[in-house]
Amino acid sequence: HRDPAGTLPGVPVVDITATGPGSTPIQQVMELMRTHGPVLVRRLHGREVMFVADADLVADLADEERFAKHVGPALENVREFAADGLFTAYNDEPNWAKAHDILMPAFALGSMRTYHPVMLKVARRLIDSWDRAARDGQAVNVPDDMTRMTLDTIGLAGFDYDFGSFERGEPHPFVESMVRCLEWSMHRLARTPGNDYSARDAAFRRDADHLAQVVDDVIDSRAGTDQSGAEDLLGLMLSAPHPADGTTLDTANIRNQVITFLIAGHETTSGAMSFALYYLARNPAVLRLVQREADALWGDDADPEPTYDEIGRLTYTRQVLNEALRLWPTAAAFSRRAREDTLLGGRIPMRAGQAVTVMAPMLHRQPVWGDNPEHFDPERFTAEAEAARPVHAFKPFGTGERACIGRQFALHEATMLLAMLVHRYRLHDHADYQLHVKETLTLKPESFTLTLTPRTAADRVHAPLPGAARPQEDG
Ligand code: FDE
Repeated sequence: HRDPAGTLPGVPVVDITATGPGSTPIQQVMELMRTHGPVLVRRLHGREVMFVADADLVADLADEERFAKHVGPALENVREFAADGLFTAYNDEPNWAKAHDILMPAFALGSMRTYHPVMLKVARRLIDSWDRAARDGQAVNVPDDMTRMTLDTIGLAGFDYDFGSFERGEPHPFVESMVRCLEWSMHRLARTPGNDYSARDAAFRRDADHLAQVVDDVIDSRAGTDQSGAEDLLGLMLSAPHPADGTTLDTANIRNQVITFLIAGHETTSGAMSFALYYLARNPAVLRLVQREADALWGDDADPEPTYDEIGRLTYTRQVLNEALRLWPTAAAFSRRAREDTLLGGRIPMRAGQAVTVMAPMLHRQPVWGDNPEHFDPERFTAEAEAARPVHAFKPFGTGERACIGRQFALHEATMLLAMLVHRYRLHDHADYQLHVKETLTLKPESFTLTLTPRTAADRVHAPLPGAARPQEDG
């Protein structure tokens, strides 16, 4: 269905029908906003979508009394294979609240302690693979390896299922099908009326069936056994009764949740780590500071055993991740709809049910971020800098009741891995990589490769003091 924005006072309408959105629709809207400003209506074959990045308007959209999550056209397409899973469920679909209540405890901060050993085990798989590459002088493909790592992590931590991604030269077939399903969802938005897309739709169906098949295997390998003690996501889904009415999730919904977590839990997180490594390779002064933080914890122990509590102390590493998520929030857009007729920001009339899409990458480049928003600078995320900024200026995890449930999970996993990698390796941008952001609904730095050499005890102990190296803050 269409979300008619109509002509709104002071909101430019940009028709892109002549070119279409191409293969990088997010970056296209970013460009349009650079020309037309942070609120605009994009028209494609008569279909209109309003995009917003203005900080005050996004803050207003966070008002849960007047606005709610909207399952926009992109998520409607994802619904074709994730149905009423948490990410794509409608707000009033009973399975949303039910699954949310049952699964919340599994994502509370304290639960990360349970996942920590599994995350560490998978981080070690990545390190073994990077050690081999370093020894052989081979480059590593960063986004591919990050995706191996996050898929294995969510598989093992969530469902006790091992994708064994590091034993494969090519991505796991599940990943290939999933990426094609996401691409289908994205390209379906750009369709020209009158063309025949039946072959693409049939290929999509095959991929969606493959996803369902893998997930049924995951579930079958567990369903027969006693789940009462199981603390992972699948254990909860198979056994935990809803706190209010005592019922458990039905089988079809469990399948949708597993697909949802496998998708949501790994593409976004792997992209975030890939961008962070890209910026570290480009910013030696910042890299030295993250290394110092890791060195302060683990000294010249070449094979440290990071504890759960240590990860919480990696504050600068966390700042680096936040700053990477500011410039390239890997789930770049989310949509909101008006619950009632209202004035957005006191000036843009919206009718009940009408929707707008928040463009996080441009929100994260608004004037509240200073006058050099393209500059990578983790100092933007010190506690003081954060306290001085409006709370809704940073939205890489969405907003409100439907915000990301996996946030702590992703941050724990990514912070630990980044710290372990910078502690262990010198990173070399051997190919003088030029950033090329690939879009498959999520974002990643396409074909970003690094070569590695092991750091020595001398590197770790005698790392230069920060002082002069500490990057200057903007504005
Ligand atoms: C969610 C999410 C969001 C929201 C969307 C809307 O609003 O539409 C966002 C923005 C996000 N998410 C983001 C992100 C980033 C990263 C790195 C992540 N994310 C990660 C993760 C992991 C996991 C496991 C996840 N994630 C999950 C998820 C889910 C389930 C969801 C849905 C929720 C509800 O309830 O709705 C999300 N996530 Fe995320």
